[in-house]
Amino acid sequence: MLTALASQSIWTDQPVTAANSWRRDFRPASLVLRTGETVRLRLESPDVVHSFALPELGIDAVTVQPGRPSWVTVTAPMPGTFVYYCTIVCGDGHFAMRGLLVVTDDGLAPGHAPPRLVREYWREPAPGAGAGALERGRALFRKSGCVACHGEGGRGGIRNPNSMNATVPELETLARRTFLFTPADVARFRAIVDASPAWEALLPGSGLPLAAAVTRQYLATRQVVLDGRRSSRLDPGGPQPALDMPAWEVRLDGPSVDAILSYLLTLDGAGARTAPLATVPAREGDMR
Ligand code: HEC
Ligand SMILES: [Cu+2]
Repeated sequence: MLTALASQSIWTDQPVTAANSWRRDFRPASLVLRTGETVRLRLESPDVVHSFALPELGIDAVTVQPGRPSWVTVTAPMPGTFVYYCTIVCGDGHFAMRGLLVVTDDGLAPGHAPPRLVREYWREPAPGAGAGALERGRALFRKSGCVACHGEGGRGGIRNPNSMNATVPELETLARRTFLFTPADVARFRAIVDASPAWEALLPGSGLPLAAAVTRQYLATRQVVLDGRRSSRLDPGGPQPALDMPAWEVRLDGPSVDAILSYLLTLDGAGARTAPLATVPAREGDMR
């Protein structure tokens, strides 16, 4: 049995009682199956509507109504680690609401610990009133949940089965992709954007290289954040990728989006870093 809990943003395999709801000490479910094994999973919700999807094993979204159990049949085809998702925005922590199904030849838990999925970004403090754009942007990137899909520091690598690159795009090279190639260019651009809502008019006279291209690219990126974007399928016959870019227009105002983008633009040092991405160590808490 798996119980979906919006308040904790987890799927748990523990019984939910008044006492442990109060203590908020649920253990995220760790499902371990033997290769070839088939189980029927009972899905429950004591709070709001959730939805269970396990795209890598061909299980499309199954709605889980509060107080009314749903069932899914899961067959473990091969050893590996498979991610299941909630696909209905169910609370502040929704974007972290994923769990792991581990399949091993003997059906025993693997010797190594599976990666931890839940990172309680939504409980992090909101940026203080006096915070600058950069600090606000960093805090909002985490607190809003961008970090749950785009990874710590925008480093990406979060699995999104059957999407174009199989992972959610990284955002740490956003500066280069915005035609800002040096830290000085980033700093100049940020100073203008942070200083005035009329920055679009100010940029051409600022001496920033490629100002028109930078403006176009920045506005396009900003629009993706506000409007969201559905992930395209790599294999048209395969499952819809579980993670789409949500539309943030209803949750974040324009200045907040600018603050987040400001922060993201500072991440890659605009080409200053030469180490290939693969050498960046995986952090605990990132889901690969
Ligand atoms: C539920 C997962 C999820 C969350 C949460 C999320 N994103 Fe995304 N984001 C995606 C996916 C998936 C894409 C790629 C969509 C596509 O295929 O076009 C994307 C694309 C983007 C892009 C365009 C990247 C590019 O290379 O063109 C930007 C910028 C972006 N996200 C910023 C953000 C910001 C800022 C936040 C937080 C306010 C955020 N995202 C939260 C999943 C997410
Ligand atoms: Cu959810």
